Amino acid sequence: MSNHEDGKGVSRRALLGTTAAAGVGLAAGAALPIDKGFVTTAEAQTKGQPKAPAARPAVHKTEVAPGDLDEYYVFFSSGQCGEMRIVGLPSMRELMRVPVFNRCSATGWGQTNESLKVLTEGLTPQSREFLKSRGGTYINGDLHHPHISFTNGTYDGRYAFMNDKANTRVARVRLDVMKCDKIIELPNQHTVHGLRVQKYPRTGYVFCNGEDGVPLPNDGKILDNPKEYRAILTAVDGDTMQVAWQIIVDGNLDNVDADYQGKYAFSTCYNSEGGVTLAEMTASEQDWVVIFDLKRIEEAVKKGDYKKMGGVPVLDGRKGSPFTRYVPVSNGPHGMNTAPDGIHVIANGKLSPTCTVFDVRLFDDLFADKIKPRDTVVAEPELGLGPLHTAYDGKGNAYTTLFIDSQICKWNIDAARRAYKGEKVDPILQKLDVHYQPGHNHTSMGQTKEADGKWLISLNKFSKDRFLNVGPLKPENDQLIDISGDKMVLVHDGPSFAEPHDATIVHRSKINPISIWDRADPFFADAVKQAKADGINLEADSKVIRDGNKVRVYMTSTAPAFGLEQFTVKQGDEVTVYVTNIDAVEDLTHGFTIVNYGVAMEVAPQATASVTFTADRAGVYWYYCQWFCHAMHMEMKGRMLVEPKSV
Ligand code: K7E
Ligand code: CUA
Repeated sequence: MSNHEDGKGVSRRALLGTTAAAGVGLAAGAALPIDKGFVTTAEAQTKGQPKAPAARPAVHKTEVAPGDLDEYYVFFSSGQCGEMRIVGLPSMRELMRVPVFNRCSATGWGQTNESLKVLTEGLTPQSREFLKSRGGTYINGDLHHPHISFTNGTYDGRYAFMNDKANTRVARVRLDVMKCDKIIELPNQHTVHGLRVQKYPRTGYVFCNGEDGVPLPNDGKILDNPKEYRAILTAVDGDTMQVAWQIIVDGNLDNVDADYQGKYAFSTCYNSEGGVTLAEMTASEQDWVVIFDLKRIEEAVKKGDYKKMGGVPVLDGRKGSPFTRYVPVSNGPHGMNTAPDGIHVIANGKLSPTCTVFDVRLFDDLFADKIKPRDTVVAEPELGLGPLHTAYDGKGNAYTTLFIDSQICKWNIDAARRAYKGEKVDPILQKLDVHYQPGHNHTSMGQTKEADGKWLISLNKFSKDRFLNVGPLKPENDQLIDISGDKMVLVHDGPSFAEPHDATIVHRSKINPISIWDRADPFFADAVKQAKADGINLEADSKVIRDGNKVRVYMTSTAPAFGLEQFTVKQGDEVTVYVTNIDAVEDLTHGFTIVNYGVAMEVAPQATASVTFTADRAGVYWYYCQWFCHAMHMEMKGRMLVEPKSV
């Protein structure tokens, strides 16, 4: 055992070997004795394969030595790829991709019945109709902002919420299994851009900024009359994934955040002009930040003081409404970021070189009309060109991305407040070049009360010359910056594919995923229900049930065999295949692919997955396990025999 020691006690590899070996007897023992020389991949890790050298001490702070684990999870968006990605920090290694709004060839997301339910059940009736002839659901998405659920001002590890700018949807990913379990399309609204969650007392609301204005209802009766276009903020109930309420605003909503008191949400707005062309949208010198009074809105909803549209309560929060206040800021503000001190909120200037700092403690007076909107502003430092987003270290400093200058500007909030009052003090502490054109940036735990001031990542839109040239389409560059000292130090370049706008850095202690599915999981409850109706025990039975021209094929999978080596259907049958992975070995995932039928799905340990298709091609079609599970993985296959309609 001594070669497993790495100076930190028993290595993970040794531990993994123990649990895996224990599971092997159960998984593969009967089908394939180990003494024949075949072992599962899990077993091979401890027996036949070379062992990794004992971890050597990391030579650099960012290095995570082989076999060691990262300290943080980073939940990355993927922009127009439509998935959520999980990256380890500080190694910046990509750990997983979680399909959400996209299609995934590996997992069958968008093809399995379980994923199609998630992708279709939350569509509006209008979209359901529209998508009927388009496969039943959207096949693209533009995922900008993943945010983790909160309890009492910090992450609680339950969910990640995220938006789809392209098709006005909001999704939820369960962090225990890292699968998307709910997607809803927001009615009335047109695009959802900014998304953030309620931090206190808990999530609670998921705030979704409607960016574009359209007529209400958008049914073609009003077309080229922009005065009748409305933008909307939606509050989704994060527990039920239903729209709690919507509120109409003036201007296009960009980014949003919430306070640590549970009283307010606030959004940056551009296009206060209500224009529809670039020139019109940027004509005036000023736009605004709109602040939402959650209590007043909730009371109005409770009293029935709203209009019902698209099945949800819609309030009017345009100028003069009791629900909102509009604070003028320079033209085209973008990021909206609440500081971990629970006091400061920053709107990033974008078209203006400044950031506008609000003190949330003044919002009560603003809504009581005791002060003017601009009286809530306590600082407005000039930082550089193109401020887009700001992150925090929990020590009173802010880090703002300067898109045009390609820099991160570190500055002190208190110094900025003093300078705003006229004191001769420069709040800027350092400017660091990044490569190139940063959008969002993020600090470790920096969007919670527990900001720890260790790491900053800058999500740069352009990488240009930083990586090997891969052609005209270049990766982006997510750079890791050490902020634990007085100076920011750039320590790592990380290429990423289109287009991680945003990321949330979460300490690993907050996230506790399981490794083997619970057979009672609601994710495949429909399959369990159908099996029960058919008198099938999913964990034991492999059987074909014919029900008119509907055929349900049930099979288990355990390395390296499916429960059925063949099944026969008739051409034209509607076939549903349910595969249950009865292996209970960590990491022992199977797959199910039918050749030339366009069918493929992942079946993780103790999960059931199902897929429905019409057997409209006669002939012999091999199905195989497409997830490498065993030394005889290649042999894990069977045949679907499709009898022709007429011979
Ligand atoms: Cu600034 Cu969509 Cu968050 Cu991109 S948004 S940068
Ligand atoms: Cu089962 Cu490969």
